[in-house]
Amino acid sequence: MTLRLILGDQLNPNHSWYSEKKTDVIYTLMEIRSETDYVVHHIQKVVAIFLSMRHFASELLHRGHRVHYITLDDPDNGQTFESNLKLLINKYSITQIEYQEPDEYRVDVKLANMQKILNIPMRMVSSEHFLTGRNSLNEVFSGKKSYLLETYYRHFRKKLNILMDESGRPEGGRWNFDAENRKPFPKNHVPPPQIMFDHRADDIVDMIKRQGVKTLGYIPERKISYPINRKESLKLLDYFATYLLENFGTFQDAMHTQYAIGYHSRLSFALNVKMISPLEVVQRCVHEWRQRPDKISLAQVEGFVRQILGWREYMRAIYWAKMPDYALLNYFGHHCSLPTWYWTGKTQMNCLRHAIDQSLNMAYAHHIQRLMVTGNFALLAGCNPDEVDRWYLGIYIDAFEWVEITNTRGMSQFADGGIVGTKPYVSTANYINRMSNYCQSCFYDPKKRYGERACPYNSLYWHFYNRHRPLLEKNPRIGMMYPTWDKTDPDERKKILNQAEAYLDVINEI
Ligand code: FAD
Ligand code: DLZ
Ligand code: SF4
Repeated sequence: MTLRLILGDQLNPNHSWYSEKKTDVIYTLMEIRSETDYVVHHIQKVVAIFLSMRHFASELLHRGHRVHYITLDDPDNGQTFESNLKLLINKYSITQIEYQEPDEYRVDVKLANMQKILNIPMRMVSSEHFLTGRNSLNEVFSGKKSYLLETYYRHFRKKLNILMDESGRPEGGRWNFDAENRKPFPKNHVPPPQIMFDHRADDIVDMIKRQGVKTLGYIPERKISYPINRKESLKLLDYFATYLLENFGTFQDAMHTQYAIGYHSRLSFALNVKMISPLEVVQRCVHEWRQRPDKISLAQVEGFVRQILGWREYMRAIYWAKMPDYALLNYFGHHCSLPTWYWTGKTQMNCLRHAIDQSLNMAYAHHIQRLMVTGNFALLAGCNPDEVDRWYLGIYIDAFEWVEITNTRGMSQFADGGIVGTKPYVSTANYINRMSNYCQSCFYDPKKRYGERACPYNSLYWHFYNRHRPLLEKNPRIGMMYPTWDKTDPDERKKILNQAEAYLDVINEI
């Protein structure tokens, strides 16, 4: 008898495991405290994962497979993979266990060590999801010290023949269309509505509360608006390709108080729990572009493919090449606590209030909100990357460590000293003001660096550069920052730094 363990983010119904019905194979999925409690998750994330797991189990049963599903409140639930596997080994006289490669280092190590503990053969197979292997950083950069996303992306565009012409050149003769993308919404621009699914989840919410699982955020009307199965994931993809792709790149970085999601796909949850594959997402979008080149420009589709085939795979490659040490990196030695309003949204800074409120209500914020609003502030304020990581790993519906930590500790906090990014992503109010309408209704003044109601980003920005001069001065991408600062009138500099110190002193109240 073989027991096959399916983790909560391995809900791929097209996995080759399921191509044959076998009476000597039992599949198991388990809702367990070791997974609900390793970080405080958003309530919607736990509910969406349980709903999707339950749906997946009933689909497997329906397809004629044998399934043992353990709910969180099952009296026999030992609440860890190990204790439940022990129970199932005895119950079904199991002689071997199989599992798909876990995406998280913690779980990977745990399962790799379990064979000895359980004294039973255990075999790991591919999850058949990603376009590249765990070892792909080495494949592309063998012997090199720096790992440019662009090099990685081009390598796999060529290798997988995506958006390449017949003579092996990138379609349109260019690899990168960023210059044409990334505009703010014009005045009165209204993006199309988003598809919101409607999964009422009273039973699961009650169970989670009864069992005392600590969660964060809210679940308005106890509903999940994300896809919870493959059919819905495909519907979301189809909607994105039909209505949103045509403006994806152009407004990728735009932020707005009313149109929070803009032209983003909201596919990250479906992708990360593997209900759909990156290849089909990419192929669907490339197909849509080929069908309607008059409506969808290459810049839009290239911008999107870059996120999936580039960033998503690249982050995973960095994760497997650099863990476990990566989780300890703190290049700037930052140690302050995250402001308390990261858990309430109660700040007078309009950009942060919006991004945080939205995250608490929807378990979602788009990339630029994460990078240039919440991440930018945490870095400028000198917050401890451990805390920043825990916040991002908890709050987003799509947060799994392999893609969260590389984005947070790496891209956003530069705590890896430049493995992922070539310079820290920090900005003054200038950038936020250009890309959003947040500043228009803010208590603070985006133009002021000090004095009454001066935007905190402005002084904290210079405080950041000033305090980290020894680490950043030689970075070629930072270029003119320090000469500009040095040319600023000394009195002006003092006022800016004093303003930043004053804000840091009362950070929970600004
Ligand atoms: P879209 O904008 O529609 O993009 C399409 C897809 O591209 C996404 O679904 C995602 O799969 C992929 N993608 C885009 N950008 C990235 C990226 N930088 N890294 C990896 N994949 C990317 N993404 C996660 O999936 N999980 C996380 O825990 C996560 N944490 C983040 C933390 C920080 C600080 C930052 C700056 C980014 C983080 N991201 C994370 C990346 C990105 O913000 C999300 O993938 C994206 O916002 C999800 O929304 P969407 O599906 O609408 O994306
Ligand atoms: C995130 C999560 C949560 C909240 N709960 C469960 C669970 O109860 N059972 C489970 O199998 N998986 C869960 N997950 C997803 C796992 O944390 C994820 O599969 C691992 O981190 C590997 O990526
Ligand atoms: Fe954010 Fe500053 Fe703009 Fe207010 S003024 S919204 S705090 S950037």
